[in-house]
Amino acid sequence: AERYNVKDTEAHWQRVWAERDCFRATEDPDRPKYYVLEMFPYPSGRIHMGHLRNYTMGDLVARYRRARGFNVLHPMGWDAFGLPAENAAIQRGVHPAKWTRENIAAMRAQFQPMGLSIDWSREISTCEPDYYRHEQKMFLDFLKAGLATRTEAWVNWDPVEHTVLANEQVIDGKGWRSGAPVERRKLAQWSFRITRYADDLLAAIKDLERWPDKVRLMQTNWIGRSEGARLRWDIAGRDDTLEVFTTRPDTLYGASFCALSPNHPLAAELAESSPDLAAFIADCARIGTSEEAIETAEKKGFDTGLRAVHPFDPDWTVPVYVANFVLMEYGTGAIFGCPAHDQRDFDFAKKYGLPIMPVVAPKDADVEAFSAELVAGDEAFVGDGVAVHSDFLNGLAVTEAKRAAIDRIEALGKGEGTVQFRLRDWGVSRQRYWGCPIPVIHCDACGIVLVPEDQLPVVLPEDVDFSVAGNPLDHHPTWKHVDCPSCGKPARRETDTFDTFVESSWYFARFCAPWSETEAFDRAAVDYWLPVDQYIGGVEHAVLHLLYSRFFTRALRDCGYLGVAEPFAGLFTQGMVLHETYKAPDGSWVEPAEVEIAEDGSARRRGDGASVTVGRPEKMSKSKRNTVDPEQILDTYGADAARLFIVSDNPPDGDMEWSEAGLEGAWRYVNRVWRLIADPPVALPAAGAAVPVGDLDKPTLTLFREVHKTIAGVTEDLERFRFNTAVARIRALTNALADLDCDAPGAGAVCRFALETTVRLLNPMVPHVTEACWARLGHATILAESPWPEADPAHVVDDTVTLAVQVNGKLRGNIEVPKDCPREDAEKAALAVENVRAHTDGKTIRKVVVVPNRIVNIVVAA
Ligand code: ANZ
Ligand code: ZN
Repeated sequence: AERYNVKDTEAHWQRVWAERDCFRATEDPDRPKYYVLEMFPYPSGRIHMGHLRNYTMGDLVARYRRARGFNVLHPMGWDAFGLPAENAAIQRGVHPAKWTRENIAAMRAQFQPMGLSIDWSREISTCEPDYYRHEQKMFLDFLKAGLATRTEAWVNWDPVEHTVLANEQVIDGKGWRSGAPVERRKLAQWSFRITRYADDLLAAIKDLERWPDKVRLMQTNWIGRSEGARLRWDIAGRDDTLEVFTTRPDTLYGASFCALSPNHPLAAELAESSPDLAAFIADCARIGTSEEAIETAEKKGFDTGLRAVHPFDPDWTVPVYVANFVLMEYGTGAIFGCPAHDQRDFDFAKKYGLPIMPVVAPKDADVEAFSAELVAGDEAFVGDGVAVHSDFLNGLAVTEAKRAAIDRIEALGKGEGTVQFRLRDWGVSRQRYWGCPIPVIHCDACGIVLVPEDQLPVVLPEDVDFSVAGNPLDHHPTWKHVDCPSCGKPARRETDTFDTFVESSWYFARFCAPWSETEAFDRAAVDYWLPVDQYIGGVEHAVLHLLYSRFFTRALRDCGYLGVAEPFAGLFTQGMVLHETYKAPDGSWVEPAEVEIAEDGSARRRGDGASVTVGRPEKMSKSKRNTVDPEQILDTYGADAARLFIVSDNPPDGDMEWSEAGLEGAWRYVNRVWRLIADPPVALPAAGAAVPVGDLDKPTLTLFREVHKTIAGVTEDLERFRFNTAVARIRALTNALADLDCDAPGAGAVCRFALETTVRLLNPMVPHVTEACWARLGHATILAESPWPEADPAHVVDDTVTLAVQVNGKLRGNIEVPKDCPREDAEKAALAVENVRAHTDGKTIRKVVVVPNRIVNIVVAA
């Protein structure tokens, strides 16, 4: 048979789709809508395997839904602001705009041969003024609505990148990109009031039924709702009080110290007259403000000499420390410590010789023995139990004791029950050039003045100088100097730009009608398309992008931009792409492309034949040099083989191991399908001929029914993201074709039906070869515009079933009967089974129980 020409075929069909404009989203009123979106790429310059996997899956979903009769929106854009562009400018002297635009062009060209069903007419790039101008308007609206504010805040300062980092961007106390230890600094920052929606963002998680549980859990923990109390301690010899937040007011009788954050105002005040304390605070500032950084640092305290008075007992005082593990941004920035029931406090107490007083014991425990053991050991007791050594709380379970303690605190006027969230407002100011300018002006006379809407967009100047360290906007000769829109006197533009997570918080809505110049969104279009029905991306965005977008959508709704609260109705998080790692004898990494397998089966380096040690599969990364270049794969094997391997290897939410062998297997199957159609095992009747079902012999009928079952199974699989099992079913059908008796009546018609179905079901995965097959089968239509096949339910269910036959509950045989046959028939068939007769003969049959289509149980008397 003729060889399958991948290159020409794939290019041909891509041209046909483009010419027919197949993937332009339409809003046909007779069809339901389906918005499928993959997280848009950062234009780094080259696509990687993660992209290939992500967009293959999204494309499969888009093509499947289109065939199912939906109006499908499947757009593409570029998350184009961000640091790498600026770094390229600093390191290589290319302008960030040029670098970014060239990368976009290069990546668009690299995506092209993948055969993605994208509506390119909606392409957006976030670094262009026609995009970010709308973001500036949103910001002004958020400010007016109190959803954006300017606050002095302790921030994470990256000393290498000269910028503030969000807590999420600090990993192990270090900047996520620079790797430099982050410092604490106090700065005026623009921030978004995500905390306003804390309750709602949390409560709505339960309705995100088509989101992975792990992401829902991560968001729940991130928002971190804690019930507890705010509680004011008097300070001996001073008029002011010390307010703490606690989730365990039931442990108050076990309190042995109070502790302040190093950033607490009281700590600052005391430091003025104590150089030692000032030095201690300076020392603490060297770890970041993130919880993670603070959690991992060694716990240290400084005794201020002050004493706090116990709220329940005026004669009882405890020392007040400044401690490095107390965060200023959580609760009140101060705590009371109960060493017996909190591990951090326990360690702290051991270190500084503070008393450990157990006040909760397991129910029914010997209190004195339990207490003695706890004090002598090295672990706090954080379990459930009842209050002991606690005056009026004694005997109450933890929940009741909390309640009773809060009641007492409130009655004493020393505090109140409260709910505390871990979530903090989202600081969005970045001291960087390549971002969206924040549209405000600083005037010495008027303070902060908003840029009037008719002066938007505030365009980033392109003539900037990267040879000086710091923010180029700040030292630009003219850009920041403007007249105050309010008083007309000389004033300065804000030189901070937005965190790039702001652009990705609303791009999905912009795709609904990206051509609108004056408005961010065409209201009818966003009302029609949102929410995104299926969002696909990496789980690494579980709390950042995905939470910001949920906030942003609510904020936009409250400012009248759109009508939904949730941006993404369905979320799918795909796994990573792994590859084996290879090491040369000198310990250096060897790239997969340099490795060949010698005749003795050992791995060798191409060229010098050095032996290579094969390591376990790991996430593809530049540092381990185990990456594979998608461009080369598309070039060698074509898009279909790559796409097929991607979806057939593993469940899509799991990691997949990329291998040459796997790819070759997919390649062979693509060719096999082509050959089957080009050279079918039996002469096929003309397209459209009906299958003479009544004339089929048993094996041919079985094959015919197998085709219907495959349609039903694959459809169900695709609905549930089980791409790999869908492929397995189709391959099983291909194999079943080999058993076709070509001389049987109707064989040609059944064969055509099987082949046509195979290519239709495979189309979302391997769109090019299937189009070629479809044409070859004599169709003038194209699959990209054809409906999904439908299974005939009558042929999907089996017409016979196997029933187990039991005698007194013991399996004695099986019978095959027509599905749903009358009870009497099943009973008669069961009693006729030889082995059953052996166990019933000569005995009295008490009764026969028939569970339709499952079991016949015969009860006999002994
Ligand atoms: C006394 C106590 C006794 C506490 C006990 C715990 C166990 P979550 O669940 O995260 O809300 N805490 C309060 N504010 C803090 C801050 N700014 N920095 C560090 N720790 C802080 O944790 C609440 C608990 O963390 C609070 O309850 C407080 O310690 C501490 F047996 O108060 B607890
Ligand atoms: Zn002014």
